[in-house]
Amino acid sequence: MSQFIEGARRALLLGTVNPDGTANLLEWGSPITENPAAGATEIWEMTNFTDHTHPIHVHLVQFEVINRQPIGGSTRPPEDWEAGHKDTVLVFPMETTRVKARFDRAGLFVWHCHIIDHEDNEMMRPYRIG
Ligand SMILES: [Cu+2]
Repeated sequence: MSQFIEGARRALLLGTVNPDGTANLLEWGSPITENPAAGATEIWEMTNFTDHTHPIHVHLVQFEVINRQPIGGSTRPPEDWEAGHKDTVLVFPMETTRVKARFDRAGLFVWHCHIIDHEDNEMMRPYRIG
């Protein structure tokens, strides 16, 4: 599952990555694109094409930070202070951040940037477990 973050004229948006690596910008009301099975473990790749760091929060799930990879660069391990289970991760500019989550609770939830001005301007997406 590949997500990404891209700047747009109107707002910073979340979305998905097209097969050719380009952006597929999505708004709050766009159809759900993240739909893990209940009980599934998935690695989510979040690529940030903006020049801001975004603290991305995935509701109702705990995850581990696996690694980070600058676009076109090599992976590096999580920061020392990122060990253990988390529900929010810093996604740095021009990098892919990978997290591993077990989606154990079926239902409709959201994932979003935790900067208020961003989440209030469509930098929030629904996702469904099960
Ligand atoms: Cu943000």
